[in-house]
Amino acid sequence: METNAKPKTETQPVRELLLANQAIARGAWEAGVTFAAGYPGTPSTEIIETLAKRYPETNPRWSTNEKVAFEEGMGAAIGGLRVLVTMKHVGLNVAADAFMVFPYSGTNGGFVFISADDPGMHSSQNEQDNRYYGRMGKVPILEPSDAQECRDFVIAAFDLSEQFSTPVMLRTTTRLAHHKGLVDVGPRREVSQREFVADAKRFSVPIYRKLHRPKVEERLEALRAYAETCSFNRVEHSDNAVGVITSGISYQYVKEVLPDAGVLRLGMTYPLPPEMLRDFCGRYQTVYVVEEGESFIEEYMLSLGINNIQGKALFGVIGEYSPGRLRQALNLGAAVPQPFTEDIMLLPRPPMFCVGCGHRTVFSALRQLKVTVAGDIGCYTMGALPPFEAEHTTFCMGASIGTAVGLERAGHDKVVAIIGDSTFIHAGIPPLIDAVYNGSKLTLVILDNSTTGMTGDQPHAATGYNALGQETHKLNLVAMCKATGVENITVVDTWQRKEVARALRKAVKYNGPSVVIAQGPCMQLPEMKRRGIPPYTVIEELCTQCDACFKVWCPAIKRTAANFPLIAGDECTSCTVCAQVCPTEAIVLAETAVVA
Ligand SMILES: Cc1ncc(C[n+]2csc(CCOP(=O)(O)OP(=O)(O)O)c2C)c(N)n1
Repeated sequence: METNAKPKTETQPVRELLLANQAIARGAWEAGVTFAAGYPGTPSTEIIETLAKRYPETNPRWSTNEKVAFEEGMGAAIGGLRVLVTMKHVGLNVAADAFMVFPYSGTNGGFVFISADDPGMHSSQNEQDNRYYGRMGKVPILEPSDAQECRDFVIAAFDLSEQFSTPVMLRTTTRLAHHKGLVDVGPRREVSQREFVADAKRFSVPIYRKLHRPKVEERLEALRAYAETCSFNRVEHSDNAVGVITSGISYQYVKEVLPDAGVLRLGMTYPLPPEMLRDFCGRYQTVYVVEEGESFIEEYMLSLGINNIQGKALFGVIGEYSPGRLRQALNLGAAVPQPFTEDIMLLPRPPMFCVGCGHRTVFSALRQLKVTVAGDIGCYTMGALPPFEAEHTTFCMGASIGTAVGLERAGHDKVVAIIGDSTFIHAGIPPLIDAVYNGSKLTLVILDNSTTGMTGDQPHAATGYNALGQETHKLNLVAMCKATGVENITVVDTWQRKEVARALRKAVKYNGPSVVIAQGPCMQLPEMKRRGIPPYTVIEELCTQCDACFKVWCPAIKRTAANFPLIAGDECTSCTVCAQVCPTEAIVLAETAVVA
């Protein structure tokens, strides 16, 4: 695909082995992006991380949430820059308010946003096919099928965006985003900033948006015509009686399972090209529609009156596709053998807090308090699982506080909401304001581990660092909570189990809204790993085998054949919690473990 921007320097083509998310970042850099914003979320996170590590001239940032990222991107694009905005699928729910209105004014500089969907819910609270969002917002959707196309489509998406003045959605899925491939890369283009022309009728005053409503439809029609001939959509005809219409990563599965079939690979899945679809279907006796997610392409084809197709009834809407699944659905014999057999399978590993995780003490205490706990999205969701079972609801980011308020109204006497620091900043502040404003007496626990742990430790506004690792203003969580009107705020060291339990007990008894901030950095942070504190060890002569330390549920504590606890020195993070629970002081720092 050609771009209208000029290469800055002529260099030999270079090939790199890249994760598809890195290829997207590379494409954005090559396309001349000068502003990028996102909020972490699997499977999109590596895009901003790569921009920050390798391409800082794209000015990447972690925004406080996806709506803010989208709005910052809108401003930068209206101001004439090329902009990339990234998020996981549910992030678009958060950004939807801005997203749904932007197509009316249209963009000035190229605006491309990534919707990284997660079929199979590898790391998400739901399955959601965001192509429906693209259709609802009436913006073009591109779906690359490999790492090379991730880079190529991003570059081409900027031209498309500028050509039609429209935001462009680039939809990826987990399997695509996290595969690696060889990618031909090129130099960065020099793209001059477009002029911003103040135009209240276009960018402001909602009443004038009516004037733009027909333009959205006109643009859509023009895009539909474009879809018929654009190079995103590719026909690979064959003499076979079977033809397949597919998109995204499913294209790879189709090529593997039905190598002789004719294929229409739709790289642009909205708007769809009616004539191309009709023409393709006219050439094959049997046509399969293989699309991961919902029945998006198939539904459109049925609406065109193309009925001789087989799709979702055969392949299903739930979960990820795979070559094996296609084989099975098509009765093509056994699935391709797996690279491992039963007897060398890994041991089952139930989800558990990491060794030394500071969330552990909080859930131990909550379990004992026997209160109703409305949870949130983050590593702490594991507090709902055995052995703690001390989190009773989890829905979406920020929902803990609103749900707690509702549970309180439904008669639960004292309700605790529990939320991580990143999630609190993302979506917890308005509901806390609301809780206080409307007279709730909930206790809010903020698990302040100085990072966005669940998605791999990205900084946020209360860490004092930005995406580039530069020092910046550090949001004061205590002051933030105070400003909402909460008067009872306690800050505790999360590894001091008795202090944590005491603070929670008191907060729950308090006759009014209260906040407990359990502080202690995530043990996965490089600075925590570099602390150089020796591990803890067990002096068997002092151990009475009371098993108290096992009830910390730390994965570093194993059992010896003689039934003594054994702390794996290479795993222990010296969090001290097991030593705190040992009644005979048999657990000590390794260097002091000398027995008289
Ligand atoms: C709207 C939305 N955006 C992003 C995510 C991905 N995500 C899941 S949990 C989480 C934040 C985790 O950080 P924090 O709340 O600080 O808790 P921690 O994991 O550090 O304990 C994120 C970004 C999501 N689930 N939903």
